Amino acid sequence: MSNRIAHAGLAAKGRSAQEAAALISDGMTVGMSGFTGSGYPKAVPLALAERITAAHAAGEHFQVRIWTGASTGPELDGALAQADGIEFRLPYNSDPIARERINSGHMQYFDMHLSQVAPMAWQGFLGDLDIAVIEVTGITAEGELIPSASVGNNKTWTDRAKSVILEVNRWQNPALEGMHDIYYGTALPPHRQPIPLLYADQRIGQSTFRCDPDKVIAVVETDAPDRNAPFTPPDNKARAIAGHLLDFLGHEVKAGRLPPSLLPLQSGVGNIANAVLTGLIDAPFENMVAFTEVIQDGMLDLLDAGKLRMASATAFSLSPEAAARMNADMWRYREKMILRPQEISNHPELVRRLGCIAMNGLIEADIYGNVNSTHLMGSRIQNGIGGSGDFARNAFLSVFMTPSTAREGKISAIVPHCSHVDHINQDVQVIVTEQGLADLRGLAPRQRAELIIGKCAHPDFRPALRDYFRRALAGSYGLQSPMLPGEALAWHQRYIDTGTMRG
Ligand code: 0RQ
Repeated sequence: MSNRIAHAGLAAKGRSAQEAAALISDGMTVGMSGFTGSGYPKAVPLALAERITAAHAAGEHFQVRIWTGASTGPELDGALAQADGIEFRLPYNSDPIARERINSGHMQYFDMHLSQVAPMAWQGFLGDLDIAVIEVTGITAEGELIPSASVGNNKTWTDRAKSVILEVNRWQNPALEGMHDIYYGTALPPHRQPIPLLYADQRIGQSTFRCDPDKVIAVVETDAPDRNAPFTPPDNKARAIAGHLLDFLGHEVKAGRLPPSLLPLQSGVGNIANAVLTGLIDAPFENMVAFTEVIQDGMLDLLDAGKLRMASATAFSLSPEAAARMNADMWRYREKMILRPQEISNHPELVRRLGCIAMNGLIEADIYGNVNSTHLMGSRIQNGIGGSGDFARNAFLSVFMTPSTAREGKISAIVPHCSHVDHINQDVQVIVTEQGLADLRGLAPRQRAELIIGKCAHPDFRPALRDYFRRALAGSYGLQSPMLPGEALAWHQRYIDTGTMRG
């Protein structure tokens, strides 16, 4: 056992990944660490997938229920889904193999608001948790756990699970110790107290997880990086979206509705969100802070440029290059970052009180400003709602952004009616595409329709959208949100039938 495990009793529980996986049986609910591809266990899930494959080959039933923080990595979701080993999973997933199993009806997927996972587990709504499998970077002499590259729901899983398996990952820099802020003050109603966090850069907890050593049934050592995906450099569309949004934020500062250092930034996942962060480097805002759930490459750049003072999140979501860059310079970055449990990083009351600027991606928006973040053509899950709902509903400013078309221009991201709604129009204040920005604040649905079609839709789709809107005004049952029910979703049917939404 390495010097990462300072507690003698836990050092004596060293096991191989195969021995640890043998402690998990068919039908168990397993709470795993991991959030947006960081800090997930890497050895035990792979060994479990091998066990499940062998059991299936022998004609035995073997599936588990998996709870995580958010998306993990190929060694966890990918391997277990490939082995047909997941009966049920929550919350956010972005693994392509797991996505396929969900969409083909082989896996149940409960897509939840990320802030609600830990509270619901405590409330008892999700059932019992048999085992937690948690990646940590070390164990102190007192048996406290030093967190890894994500915090997610680890505090809740170690507290709630009947037994705990630890993966101690030597790859992670020991200087991560001290970056985390684990708040233990949450309680169930009627005993719940206000969370004493007044500023995004404040610490309110401790740097380690508590864990009863008697609950730990195996400690497995690993030495492997997270398998993060690279970001593509911003293309013209991403740069145009970032440009419109940054102009708008500048305008809001001039109008006195935002301070010159803006308000705490929340940034969603994906290339467009990353491009906006990159664009902020040259924007005239100084001394910014982030209160968000993931720290991406763009945030590291902002920290390095001295534009961002501090970033609070629950996980990293870095390209392999940025992960290596941060790992090499962890002592410096540690002072400028705080990783918290996701029930705190995404807490609706904190998002509302701190006044976050929420910037998230979307799949489609309709002409009234409702947003679909999760389902392609109304039925195929892409990833999940993630933290977008936690932030969008409660933000000071709620922005959604997307290229105006998808699939080489065959699909319009602006549609008459969303095929699935995650964010109702009341939670959507600004929509941005490479075409322009629609500021929807204070506008009624019919006013929104004119603006969204004119500013955000691709010019190729504007005539058809205007034609639809005109006919809906003439033939709708009511005129608050005009609609021709039979035709609204025919847009999507057209793509399913012909491969394009064009008329
Ligand atoms: O399909 O992968 O087959 O090529 O959808 O689209 O353009 O790669 O999307 O990476 O910017 O993510 C909303 C998914 C956008 C993301 C979403 C097809 C498209 C492609 C993916 P292919 P892109 P991005 C904090 C905030 C919810 C969670 C969230 C997301 C695939 O932002 O998951 O916000 N958000 N969390 O071709 C049909 C359309 C389409 C379409 C795109 N209109 N119709 N297909 N596609 N638009 C972080 C966390 O919560 C963890």
